[in-house]
This record gives sequence, C-alpha cells and structure tokens, in this order.
Amino acid sequence: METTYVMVKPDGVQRGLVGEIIGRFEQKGLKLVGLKAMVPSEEIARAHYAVHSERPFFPGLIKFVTSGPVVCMAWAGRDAISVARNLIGPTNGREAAPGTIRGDYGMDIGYNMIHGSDAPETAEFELGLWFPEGVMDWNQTISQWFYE
Ligand code: IDP
Ligand code: MG
Repeated sequence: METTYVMVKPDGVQRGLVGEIIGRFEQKGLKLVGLKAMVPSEEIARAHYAVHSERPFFPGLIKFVTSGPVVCMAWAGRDAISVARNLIGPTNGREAAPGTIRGDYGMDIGYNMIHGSDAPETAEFELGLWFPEGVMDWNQTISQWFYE
C-alpha cells in the first residue's frame, strides 16, 4: 500500500473542477485518507516546488499556486503514486491523452489543474509538508471489491 499527495491547484478550484477530480479518484478505487482546503502561503509553495527553484517559470508558478484556494488530498492504495499520476496525465494539457484529467480539461503546461507526487520519496516529503497533522487510518470496507 502506498499513499500519495494530490492537490487541485487554484485554476481547478476556480473552474469548479474539484468535485469532478475527486470523483475520478474515488471511482478508480483509491481510498481518501486526507482532505482539506487552504490558500497556500508562499513558504509552503516554495518548499513544495523547491526542486524547480532555479527554473525560469518558478516565480510565476509560486504566484499561481498562492493565488487562491487549493484542495489538498491524500489517496491510498496499491501503487497509489503511479495510479494517481496516470489518472492525472502528463504536464502539458495539450499533449495529455483524453481520459486523463489534464487531457480532458487542460490546455496549458502551467495551468494544469492538479498535482500528484512522482515517487515514494516525494510523496513522503509532500504528505509531511501539507499534512503535518498526519492522515487518516480507516478501514474502507468496499476495498475488498477492488483487490482480489
Ligand atoms: P508535473 O506537475 O507534471 O510533475 P513538473 O515538471 O514537476 O510537472 O512541474 C511542476 C509544475 O510546474 C507543473 O505541474 C506546472 O504547473 C509547472 N510547470 C512545469 N513546467 C512549466 C513550464 O514550462 N512553464 C510554466 N509552468 C510549468
Ligand atoms: Mg513534478
């Protein structure tokens, strides 16, 4: 079992895509173990995207992600990190395949609505950053019908 950090970015919230996005993760069979909304501080945004701090798009990215509410989620399941990345699709919405969230709703590389952790180490770091209080441990009774 893995847990991954997923976040609807301000463009997704502004566009009213929160329910649609959460629904896709639920229908896939991932288990919701954390959910909250906030307007990110510059500090948390910079920490989250620290790996990109030298990139030319970094200042714009920080301005974008702190511009309004984001929805922070933690989803658990077998291979949850890659399952979530596959639901999300590649970074550029114009190149993302239909059926993925970015492919179905996005036209941009920066305004791409959603974030998902890309590896176990980043998931651990991001979950600790956005959910310092921890995530929920609960028994999803229906999960017996998602895994043989
Ligand atoms: P990812 O979200 O698909 O993992 P990354 O390459 O890790 O993509 O980039 C992090 C975020 O930075 C992207 O989701 C996007 O919002 C933004 N970003 C990435 N590349 C560009 C760019 O070339 N221009 C503007 N924003 C970008
Ligand atoms: Mg990334």
